[in-house]
Amino acid sequence: VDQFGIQEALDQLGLKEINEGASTGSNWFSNGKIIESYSPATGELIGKVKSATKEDYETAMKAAEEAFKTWRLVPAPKRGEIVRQMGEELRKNKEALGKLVSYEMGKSYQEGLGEVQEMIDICDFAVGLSRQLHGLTMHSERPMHRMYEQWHPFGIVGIISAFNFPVAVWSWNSMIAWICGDVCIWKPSSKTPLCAVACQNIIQTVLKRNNLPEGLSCLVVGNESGDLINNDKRIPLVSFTGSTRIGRHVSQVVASRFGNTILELGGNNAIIVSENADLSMVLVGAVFGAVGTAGQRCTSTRRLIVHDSVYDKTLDVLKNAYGQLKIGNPLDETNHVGPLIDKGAVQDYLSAIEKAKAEGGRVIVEGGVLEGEGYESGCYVKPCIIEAKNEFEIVQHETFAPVLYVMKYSTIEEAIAIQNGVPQGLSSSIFTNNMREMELFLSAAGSDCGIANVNIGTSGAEIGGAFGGEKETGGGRESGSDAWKAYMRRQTNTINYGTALPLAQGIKFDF
Ligand code: UN1
Repeated sequence: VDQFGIQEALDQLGLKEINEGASTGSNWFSNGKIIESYSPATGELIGKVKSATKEDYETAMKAAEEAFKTWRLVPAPKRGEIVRQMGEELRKNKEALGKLVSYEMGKSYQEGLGEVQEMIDICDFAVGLSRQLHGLTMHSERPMHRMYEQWHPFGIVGIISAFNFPVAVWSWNSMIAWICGDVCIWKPSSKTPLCAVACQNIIQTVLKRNNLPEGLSCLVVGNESGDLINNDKRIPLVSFTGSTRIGRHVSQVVASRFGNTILELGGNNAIIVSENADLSMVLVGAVFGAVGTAGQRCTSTRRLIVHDSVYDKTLDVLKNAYGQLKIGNPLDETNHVGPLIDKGAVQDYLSAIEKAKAEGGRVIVEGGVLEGEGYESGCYVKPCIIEAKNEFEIVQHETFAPVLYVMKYSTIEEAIAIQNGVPQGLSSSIFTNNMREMELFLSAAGSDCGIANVNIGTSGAEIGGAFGGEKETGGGRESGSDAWKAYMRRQTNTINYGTALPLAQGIKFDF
């Protein structure tokens, strides 16, 4: 029985024939080892995808190089028109793709739909941006000279994405890269290869319809391609989303060949709950932040820093909310929390809890692995809350699971110091109705994160802002604002329209 219409969604997304592990022929390259994709929701085998061999990778790169030669000369607003059509195609496939995201990755169907909505939104954003890739003009110090800057496409952008946002994070990169005149080669997470093939099918429909080269969008599945991308001098920009551990490696390899990187690595995001907070708002922000996507967002709330005067009350409210959480199949919309991505993630979750206890953590809401009907995949865990100290080694680490550490503070300065007292710097938030606290939190002496929110949780950032963080989060920015500049090279141009050739800085060089 196909209670949630999975088969229909797979058919719509053109994923039927790949169940045998064959290629669909739409410019993704696959003659290598078979990767099997299992649903963490049910444990079922969804499909098999062949990974790219070294030769496949070469074929993809040749196609990308060729495609770039034509694409870079297409006017940017015309490139925007193509991305507009991609957005239309995504609108048509929103339900099917959202369902696949939910089924293959394990986030709730609603969040799967939300992820596709982010893709649609970034398309719209990119279309507008395609007429706004502005450079500055400057005044030259020399007469009859004009000086300005322009932005040119880089070339081939390598995108290495993670399982937790299997489609949206790729689109933040690719849609912006495309309007900038770049072409893309995508290495998706090997945990969510079908989501990648589905996106590839959607994009190729648009490219074919417009007689554009397939090499604009290349897909290489399998971890071998990751290091090929990192080491490849033909790829001037690598955008990597994933763990700090792997990100450090990517950063070093790409830097050693003077390539550019955009790094979106781990977060260790905290909410400060002030004595001036509206606790009913904290409830929604903190619980969604900590248990949404089963704690597998880079922006998930990992730490709650609570003023001692409202500490007990806050814990009571949280305990009550956690008691009402429904954990189960993410496609069933009555459930709040779905599974972790795989059994490895379950082990990491269990070991984090053990470590926290060993360091002296006190369990507020008990965790554990769920068993029995509906939990056959072995990937369902109970969101838990542990009272901890910020200095605990485990608290300093990002564990990609619904484990929330709570701790007390007494002054706002102390709260900010705790919030900043971790190696990561992605997202942060304060709940307060006190404007002095709020402004201090947002000031140069406040949060050191790339994202700092007031009366909003740490997760669920909108695409219009630049997304990313500092310190071990890697410093990259993607998505909105002027993040597009990272996908282009800047050229400063000085034009002399006079008949003399005066040198800059007044230097005389006469013959
Ligand atoms: C991520 O977790 O990798 O802010 C990205 C959010 C989402 C993006 C998260 N818009 O939660």
